[in-house]
Amino acid sequence: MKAHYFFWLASVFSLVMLLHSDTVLSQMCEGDHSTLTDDAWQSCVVTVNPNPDRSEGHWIRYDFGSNYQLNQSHFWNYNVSGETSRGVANMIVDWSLDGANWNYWGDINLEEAPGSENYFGETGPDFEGLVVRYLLLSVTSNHGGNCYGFSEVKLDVNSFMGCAEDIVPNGMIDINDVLSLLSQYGCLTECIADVDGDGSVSITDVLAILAVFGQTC
Ligand SMILES: [Ca+2]
Ligand SMILES: [Ca+2]
Repeated sequence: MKAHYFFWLASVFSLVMLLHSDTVLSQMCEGDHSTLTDDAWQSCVVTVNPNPDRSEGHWIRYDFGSNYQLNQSHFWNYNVSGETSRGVANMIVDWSLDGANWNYWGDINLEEAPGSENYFGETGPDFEGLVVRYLLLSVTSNHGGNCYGFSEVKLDVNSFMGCAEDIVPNGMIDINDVLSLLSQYGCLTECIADVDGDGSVSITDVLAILAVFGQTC
């Protein structure tokens, strides 16, 4: 079942999420956005990027706590009156399942906010079901200010439970799952590729994954 999740950018390193039934809520920005500094994220000091492929800079990393399928996004740029030039012009989107291995998704460009209460943000990209646990937004340019930031992002997501055979989570049993299993063949403890749950990775796991190859889960 599709649910709507609202994420409020609270700091560079962490994401404040309040659990309420199956929905993650925080600021719950439904439309127009405030001009308060406290309702926005900004970075004025460059720090080491979690993705070694990126240089030091201004970035924010989200840890959703488990895997989710990301869909349509909506962004509100930095909307503090007189400081809207700090708003993001371009940022790189990287995603990860483990927080260590990052994949480039694409770039996002945002318009400068008006710095007024009557600001409804702009439609961001549709991630089309991309399965992630971590999302990393690295700012490459702003609209001219000496700090970098934006106010808020809203993401429509689906809970993603997956299945044991979906070792490289994407909702499908494909060649990447088979290759991951083969790379762990012979594993005896804490084996991610132990799809039949007998404690090790052996021929029975290979047969189990081939039996559902090409299927979704
Ligand atoms: Ca898979
Ligand atoms: Ca096994």
